[in-house]
Amino acid sequence: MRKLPSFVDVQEDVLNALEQDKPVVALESTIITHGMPFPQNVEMAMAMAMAVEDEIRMRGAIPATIAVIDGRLKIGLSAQELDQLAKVKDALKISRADIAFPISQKKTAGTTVAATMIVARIAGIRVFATGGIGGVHAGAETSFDISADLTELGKTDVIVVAAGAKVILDVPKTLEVLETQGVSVVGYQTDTLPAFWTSESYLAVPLRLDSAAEIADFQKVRDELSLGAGLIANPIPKSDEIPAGIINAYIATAQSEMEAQGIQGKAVTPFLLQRIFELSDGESLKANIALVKNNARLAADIAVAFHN
Ligand code: PSU
Ligand code: MN
Repeated sequence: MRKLPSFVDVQEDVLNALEQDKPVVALESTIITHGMPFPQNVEMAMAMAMAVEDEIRMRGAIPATIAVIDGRLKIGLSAQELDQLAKVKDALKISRADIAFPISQKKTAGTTVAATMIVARIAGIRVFATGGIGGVHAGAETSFDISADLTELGKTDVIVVAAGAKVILDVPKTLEVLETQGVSVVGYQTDTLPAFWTSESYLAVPLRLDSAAEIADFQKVRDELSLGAGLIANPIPKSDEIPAGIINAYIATAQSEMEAQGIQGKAVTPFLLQRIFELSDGESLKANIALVKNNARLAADIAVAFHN
């Protein structure tokens, strides 16, 4: 294992797994600090994080949730640290541009997909599970709001398993930017791009693979060609999905409120998720938790296959 900076703490199980070259799956923490409304987030985030970590362990891999707590960059959190993170009201949300800030300023932050990928890569973790990636926001042609997750996917060597891009985004434009960035977008057992809370969409997925072993083989070829990693789009299980007709109405309402209130920048994604949570009476969060668990299972299978 490579030498890590002095401000990094690697949890013991994670350190052992990395030293023995055993499968590890990284997890992000913005979903804990900014993905759920306070104060429901404390209990929900804890329950979700524990359930997600269990799914990964049951599949033979070690989970490593990544976050910054009081200036320490954590790779793997204890139950106590997870609880602490969920309870911090003013945690920062960090991406590539600002990951160094909470470390140098001794603050606490949730890592986005982009920041989590950066940390996973320095630790040698190849697979990462999340809910949905950030992308091109609706109206980006005037706001220029395009998540740094997309450029990170284009250059950082970590396989990201997600339920497609959140439909609060402009998904066709998101797919275009992913292609421009050279990100392979692979549908897992699906021909259409999963739409986060809904398992299918009207958009064709660029590539399709049907097993964790095939995904590992595909990645090994990309490695030989030094092409970086990519996005594995894993549909939410049918039994947990919210039909497009229902969720789309909530999204439209949340988006028009966002415009009316002039919400911009980093606040956009948390605002939309919070409003959709309220409008759906909590159903969006239930589906969100189900899809994160589903992604954790596939990510663990890929991590295990990768080591075979
Ligand atoms: N998916 C969720 N909830 C979230 C996010 C994704 O279900 O809170 C977070 C991820 O951390 C992602 C971030 O990286 O939103 C994107 O934020 P932005 O659009 O500001 O780049
Ligand atoms: Mn943004």
